[in-house]
Amino acid sequence: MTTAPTSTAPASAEPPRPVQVWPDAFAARYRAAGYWRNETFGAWLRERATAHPDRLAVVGGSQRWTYAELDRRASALAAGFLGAGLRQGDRVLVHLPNIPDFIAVVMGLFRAGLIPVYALPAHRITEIEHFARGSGARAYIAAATHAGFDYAALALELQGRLPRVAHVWIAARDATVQSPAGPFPCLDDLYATASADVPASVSQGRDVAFLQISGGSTGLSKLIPRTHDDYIYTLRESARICGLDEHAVFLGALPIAHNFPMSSPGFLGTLYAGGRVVLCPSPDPESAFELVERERVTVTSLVPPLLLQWLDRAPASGRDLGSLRVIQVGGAKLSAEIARRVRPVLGATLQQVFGMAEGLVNYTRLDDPDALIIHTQGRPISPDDEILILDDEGRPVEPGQAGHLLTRGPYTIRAYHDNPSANARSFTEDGYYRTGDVVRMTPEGYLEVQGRAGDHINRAGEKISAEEIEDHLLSHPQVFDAAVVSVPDEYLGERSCAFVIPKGERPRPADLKRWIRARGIADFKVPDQVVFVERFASTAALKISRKALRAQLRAQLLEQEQRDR
Ligand code: OOB
Repeated sequence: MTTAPTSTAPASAEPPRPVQVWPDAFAARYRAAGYWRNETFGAWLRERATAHPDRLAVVGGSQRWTYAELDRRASALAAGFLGAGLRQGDRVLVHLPNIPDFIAVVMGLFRAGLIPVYALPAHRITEIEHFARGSGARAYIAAATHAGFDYAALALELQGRLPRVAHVWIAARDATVQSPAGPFPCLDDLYATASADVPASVSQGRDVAFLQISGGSTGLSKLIPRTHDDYIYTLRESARICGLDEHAVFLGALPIAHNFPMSSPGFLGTLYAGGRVVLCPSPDPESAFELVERERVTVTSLVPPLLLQWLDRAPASGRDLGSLRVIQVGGAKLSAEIARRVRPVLGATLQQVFGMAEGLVNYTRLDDPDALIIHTQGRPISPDDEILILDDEGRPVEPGQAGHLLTRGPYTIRAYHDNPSANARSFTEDGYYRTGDVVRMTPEGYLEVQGRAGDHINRAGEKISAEEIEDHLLSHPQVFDAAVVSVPDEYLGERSCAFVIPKGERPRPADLKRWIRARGIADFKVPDQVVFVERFASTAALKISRKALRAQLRAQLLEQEQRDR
């Protein structure tokens, strides 16, 4: 096990390289079963580009790239990144919205053996610095501006704080990003790099391909190392389960840096299957409907609140949505009530997807009976996904009862990157990942998500750690103590409520929200609601755990809301 670098380490100490290792017996089994085939991203993109060079691969903004064009751009970027001084195995923060450059960049990084670290467009300096430190990143790639935010300014700030991030590239000259790129070089300059000598791939299947970020159930987000072998297995199987082939047209409506629209089967699974990816720069239904009509989109992935918007706005949109075959919904629990409306309103088959960036993904199958599609969150991808459902004492529950979900398998990680304490909490000694989800299994072997055991808020599919936000609140001079809890919300699924004990004069809720925002974190993490209390009730025990306290406060709030109704 590697140890975390400390502040006393010499500045020249190299941060640890990401690895992901399964015990030999498991790795041998996964290879023998044909799950892991030593395929790599760089190599399969070249294979597709050779097999069907002129087929459209990526559509977004004013760009329409064929497979040959995408492959060429990936090679040019690979050559450009290495030419600038990056070395194989270096980590590169990718902070891009849904624009074609996103796909060229990650394919270029894969081809060069560089390791993308995915950030969501909503992340701000505090989170980006955390990812950069944790991964030891040497480069940062962003849009100049997007949705009114200046990423070039963030890049400057990042370099000020972390000189190790020596390289910055900006995607600038696309119609969706309009601002001078500041002092940084543009991706467009790299696309012209000579690349005839760049090999299709320099990686092995067992190498870490990228670092994904965790939802951060306790404290700050953790980094998730995924290998070529394990991730490409999920792409191949997800594409098969979702019925994707070369005729598939996938709409990326959610931020494609998220694991769901990235790989379940997402944009990567679509390209793996030889289909076409259409990128929607903003998630609003009108932009999406226009693209569905124009590009004859067949499949997309949505979170429940976005599905609700689609259902409400589709009938009067005046758009022809008849090409849609499959609407995938995941990231947060979908109610049966809403699930039932998908086919009548959108004319497509609903597919529920219950997955996690750490690995395990469950799908309802397209030909499942309605009862399973509407009421369950699906069953695992792989026959070798091992599922345990345990009670609080760690014993298997009776069949059909709810319990804690633990899992291990051919694409579920065995460890986070460089994080011994999180690893000790999140994995059992025999390698099971504790998902933190409470589920029950139906007689058919399908999972129904009942809720979370941990203290995070699942706000429209975005995961927020209560602890992380409490720490930000506690930094305010007029906050004595704070507890952040999730509250059921008709539209978002869950929203966040901060209970605050003021110190001295009570701050205004708006000031607290502004304070949190100014800490440089994603907007979705700012508490939706602030409730001031004089003290936190204590139980008979002198010291009540944060977990129990949050549960108590949540119950109080729900009671109050019932009374007010
Ligand atoms: C996906 O990945 P993450 O890493 O952002 O979040 C994982 C967590 C799960 O542990 C669960 O708590 C929740 O999100 N979740 C669901 C769900 N899908 C995810 N809860 C209820 N119903 C569902 N359908 O969110 C993710 C990754 C790959 C595919 C799909 C979703």
